[in-house]
Amino acid sequence: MEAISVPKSLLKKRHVQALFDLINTDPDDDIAFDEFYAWWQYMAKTNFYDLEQKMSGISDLHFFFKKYDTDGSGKLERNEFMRMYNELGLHAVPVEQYFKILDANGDNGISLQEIAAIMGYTELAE
Ligand SMILES: [Ca+2]
Ligand SMILES: [Ca+2]
Repeated sequence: MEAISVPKSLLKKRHVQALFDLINTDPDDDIAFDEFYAWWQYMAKTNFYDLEQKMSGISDLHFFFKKYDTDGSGKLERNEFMRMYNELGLHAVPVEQYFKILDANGDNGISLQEIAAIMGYTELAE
């Protein structure tokens, strides 16, 4: 039986931070059991090598998310998303339409998990 080892690239500090924030759905808290459990369920459907493939994308997403979440709320509110939309030139889709697609739970803020789920980096909890 082949030993399971975590690929070294997943151990880079910025990658671990990105994963931590992806698992931690409440940015003001530590990772709670339910958050870890939900992520672990997701990992059961994928594996560490798929995660490694996605890691630089997750890390880049995390970087941009932190950059534009200027009030540190853990969500991109409309004004923050508008800035990202303009600076990254995402104009192929009208901003409001984009916002509504990304804001899966309709709480008027786009979470890291909501963007990550659209990009296939995680799944949203039921
Ligand atoms: Ca914010
Ligand atoms: Ca939301």
